[in-house]
Order: sequence, then structure tokens, then C-alpha cells
Amino acid sequence: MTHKDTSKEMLAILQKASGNYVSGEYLSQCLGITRAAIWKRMAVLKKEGFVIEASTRKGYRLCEQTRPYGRLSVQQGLVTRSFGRELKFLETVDSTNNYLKQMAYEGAPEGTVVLADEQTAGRGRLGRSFLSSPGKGIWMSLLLRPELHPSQVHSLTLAASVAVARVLEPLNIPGCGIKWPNDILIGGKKVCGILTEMSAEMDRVAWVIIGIGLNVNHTAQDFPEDLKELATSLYLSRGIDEFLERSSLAANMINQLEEIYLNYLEKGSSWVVEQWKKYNLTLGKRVRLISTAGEMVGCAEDLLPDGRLILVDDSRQRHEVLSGEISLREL
Ligand code: BT5
Repeated sequence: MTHKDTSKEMLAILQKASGNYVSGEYLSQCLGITRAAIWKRMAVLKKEGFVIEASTRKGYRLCEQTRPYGRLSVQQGLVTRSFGRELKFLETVDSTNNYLKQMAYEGAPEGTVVLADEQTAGRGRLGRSFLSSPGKGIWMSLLLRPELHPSQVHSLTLAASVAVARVLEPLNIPGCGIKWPNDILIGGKKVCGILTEMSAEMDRVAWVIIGIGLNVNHTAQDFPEDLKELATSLYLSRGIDEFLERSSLAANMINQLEEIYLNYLEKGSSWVVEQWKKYNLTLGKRVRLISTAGEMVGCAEDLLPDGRLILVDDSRQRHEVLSGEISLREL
């Protein structure tokens, strides 16, 4: 068993004891390690934010019920085969996508996840920035190595938005859904953005990185002026004065991402599109589309099975759009 695994096992034993003391002797027997090794792993747990009381006579006791946000807490919530089994948790980083890109070049396996408590240069699409304050959200990147043609990667972005929508579903927040292709909105404001990046040859993908930024515990003051009208958080939109626990949300996200990815590989993009439609906030609406081809206003009629948007403009001309920015607001 690796050092990492024994810390996880030890945490599981302490949690099972429901706040009661567990003797050092019992721990060392269960885990097959020395008392000194136990002490070292306790230090790992404490560094992750777990509050542990130690008594020379009675042993060790886990005090806090709320779980800190860190690698062990997230991994405890995983039910995946491979996603998140390799997980790097960073207190602060420029961008989790940048960090994971480096890991991808160094050969990291599919399913590797990077999480950070803070990003100092979180990135959106087209060079835009993404606010990623410490203690507030889930800033996550996931590495995939699918055997796909680069033109198929678009549907992975839709798949990621479905995964986030599924995680948010039980919170039962009115007005929560997906704006094509992959922004999650609540009451018209953005709560989650997704940035997909890839490295590919002409007809084969080498890797895809899906970066997800989810605003969790922001209060109104946590957003700067220019975002106040555009952005929201789960805390703000739930209307319950209680912060959410990021570790289980992040774990659920990784679980959903794996489930949807495996289904996509088996059933194809039309399955993802069907799922996507359950959370749709775009279809049937009059929208403004801004793309590299310019601006267009029309009705968002449907999605094609590959995820392209069918837009019918005012002269009844039909357009099939692969990418672009939709605005639902001013129309
Ligand atoms: C996105 O871009 O929405 C993709 C964001 C992806 C962020 C994740 S976090 C983990 C990973 N590592 C990274 O470096 N990035 C990914 P886009 O659609 O271009 O939207 C960017 C725009 O959203 C900005 O220009 C702002 O108007 C707005 N914005 C910035 N920060 C926001 C926030 N925290 N919440 C909501 N909207 C925000």
C-alpha cells in the first residue's frame, strides 16, 4: 500500500469511529504500519484540514464533521473506475488547465484530475479570464485520451455540461439549466463555465482537457462590479443561508463525468445530445449568435445528433452552427 493509500484508509477508520477515540495500536494493526508511520500520516490529514485530537492514553479522534476541501476528502466520494484516481490538489495555481497540460505532455493517464482552491490566472475561451477566488468554487481539469477525430471533441464539451447539470439537479434550484453549448446558468446568470482544450494531429486526438469552473460559495460581495449582473453562485441562488461542501460536489462531478463519458463512448454523441436536451435553456428561444462568421439573430430550433445548433434566421434560412456565443438576454 502506498503512503497515499494508508492515509486514506486511516481516515476511513477514524470516520467509522464517529468521533470516538481509536487506539494507535489498533490503527497500526489494521494498516500494518508502525506507530511512527501512523504519526506521519496523521500529520498529512491535519495538513489537509482535518481536526484530529491525540491523546497518549486513548489514541486519535476525528473532531470535525464538516469535511475540508482536499485530495483525500474528494477521493473518498469517488465511485469511479479511473477518473480522479490520479488527483492533484493544489492550494493555488495559475490555471488547472495549464497544470494538467504539462502533466499530459509528461504522459499522465486518462482520468487524471487537477483541482485547485484558487486560480490566479483562470482562463475562459478566446483569451478571456475566469474569476477563481480561493475558498469559493470548484476549479477543476480532467484529462481524456479518447480515440476520436478532432471534429468529434465538440460533443465532449456538451457531455461535461450534462455532468455538471446532473450534479446540480438534486439541489433543486429553479431556473438552472444549460445555455448552448455549455454554460450553466441559474436565473440567466452564469454559475459554471467550461473550457475544452485539445492536442491533435490531422485525424486523431492526442488528449483533451476539460476545464470546469463552478461558483459554489460566493456571496454577492465576492463578485467584482463587472460580474455582479452576469454571474451567480450556488450559495446565492439556493436562497438557504448555508455554504455547500465542495469535496462531495467535486467528487460527484468526477463520478458523473466518468459515467457520461463511458456512455458517450458506447452510445455516441446522439445520446449526449438527448441528455443535454433535458437541461436545455436555449432551444425554442429567440437568440443572438456571435461567431467567427459574424452576428445573427434567429430561433434556436434544435440540436443535431452531433451537437450542432440549428438556428433559423428571420428570413427563414437554416444555419447549422458548431460553435459561437449565444445571448438570450436582450431578445
Ligand atoms: C468560460 O469561458 O466560461 C470557461 C471557464 C472555464 C474555467 C475553468 S476553471 C478550471 C479550468 N482552468 C482554467 O484556467 N479554466 C478552466 P467563457 O465562456 O469565455 O466565459 C468567460 C467570461 O465569463 C468572462 O469574460 C466573464 O464575463 C465571465 N466570468 C468570468 N469569471 C466568471 C465566474 N467565476 N463566474 C461566472 N462568469 C464568469
